Amino acid sequence: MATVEKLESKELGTYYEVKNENGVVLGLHPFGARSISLVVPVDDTLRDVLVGCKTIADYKENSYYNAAIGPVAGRIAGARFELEGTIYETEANQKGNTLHGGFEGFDLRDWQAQTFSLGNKAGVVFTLEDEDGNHGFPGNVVAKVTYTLSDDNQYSFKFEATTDKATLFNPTNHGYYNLTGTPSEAIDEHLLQINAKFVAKTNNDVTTTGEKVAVAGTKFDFISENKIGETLLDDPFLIEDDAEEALTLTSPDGKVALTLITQAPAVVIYTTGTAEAGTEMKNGVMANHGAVAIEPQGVPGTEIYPQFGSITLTPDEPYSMESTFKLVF
Ligand code: G6D
Repeated sequence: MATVEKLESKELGTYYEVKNENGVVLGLHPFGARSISLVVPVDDTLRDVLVGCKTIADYKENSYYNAAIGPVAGRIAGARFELEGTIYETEANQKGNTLHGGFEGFDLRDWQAQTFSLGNKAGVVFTLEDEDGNHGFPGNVVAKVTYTLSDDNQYSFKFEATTDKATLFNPTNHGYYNLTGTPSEAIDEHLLQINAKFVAKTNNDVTTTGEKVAVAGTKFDFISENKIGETLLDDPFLIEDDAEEALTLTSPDGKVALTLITQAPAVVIYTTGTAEAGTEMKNGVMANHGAVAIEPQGVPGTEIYPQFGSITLTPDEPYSMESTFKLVF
């Protein structure tokens, strides 16, 4: 029977742990509505496959780690967008663009927490009210992210939202993974398989161009399972419409695998590099290429490029997007 409990510690303050009947433990925190640990039993050890910080103070300095990202994940080019004839100016927090919601995105906000336990599942519902005009985004938005762990070893996050005025909404969970259990080991020997024949083309500042590029024969080609190797990624993979599973990440020893099923049309894959190397994380010092972020979401730039769909949230159509990782160990 999956259970959830509220805990306190000096390093983390108030946090939550969800445990299932197979020994999996999912740690969750209201600061940034983030997952802080995902521990699976492997042989006679416990392996935390989420790369994160030791303390809340560290998370404030490295706020994207495993956090809810929003209201718009990725970049809004030029820190402005047009919606229903009105131009909105958001915050240019990276190279003249708005990255991950601006200077105080969802990752830096304190969310309200409500635990739940239902049959073979348990978890926490985090809720945030984002006022009209906050950081340039229109609409009084009520956002929710529900984290769930089940007794059949499924870890999921579901984003929901309502607004009283048309706005943009394209959240994600910015989970950083290393299936060896420590970011001190590079992810190069991890195996990755992605059901995406195309990636969205990006500019040097990682904004999208509106075009898509076939992955065949390129560094993005993970249609067949492949080692990540030294490949550096920061790209939106366009998941095939008919794919039941978006991707599978497998540890070098083959003892742990995550398979992602998502309602999102894309998954941004970001591999850490020299910028993160040397950071003291909860389970080791980050190596160069020490983690891979898997971010299910709408394609960044969709507000400009309707060929990628829509990230407009309106009063008459609430938002709902669920992603589930099947844990195999
Ligand atoms: C870099 O471009 C990447 C982002 O996609 C990522 O989310 C961030 O680092 C952590 O800015």
